[in-house]
Amino acid sequence: MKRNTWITLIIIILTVIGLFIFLAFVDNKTTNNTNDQKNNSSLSQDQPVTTKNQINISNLAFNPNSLTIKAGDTVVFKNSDPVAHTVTADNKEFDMPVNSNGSVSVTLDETGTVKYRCNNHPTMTGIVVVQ
Ligand SMILES: [Cu+2]
Repeated sequence: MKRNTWITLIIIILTVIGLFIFLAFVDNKTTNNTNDQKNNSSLSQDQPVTTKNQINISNLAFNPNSLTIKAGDTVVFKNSDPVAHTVTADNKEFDMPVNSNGSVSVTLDETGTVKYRCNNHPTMTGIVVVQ
């Protein structure tokens, strides 16, 4: 073979090897991105769970008025009203004042229905069902 033919052949071989390395690199990068997306989506799935057990207090009412949780879950009461309220269990299990724009939380470990009210406003009542 002529010298030019050898050089051309070597260039082709090097190009093919380079292409394989490039493709392997791109493929690896794509796989990593997919893993990142999986991790992100599992994170975003976890996040709503932590804010799920929230009861908003607004317009002199607990919203939702009835909430079902699992034993051991924490319920957060957020007061969006311009006045102070209390979150007081009928069975005296908890009695928490909650200021305007403040929040309080309680962890309920025992299954059953917990009735609660606001001491300042007799019409404000709600229940938490612990399963
Ligand atoms: Cu109140």
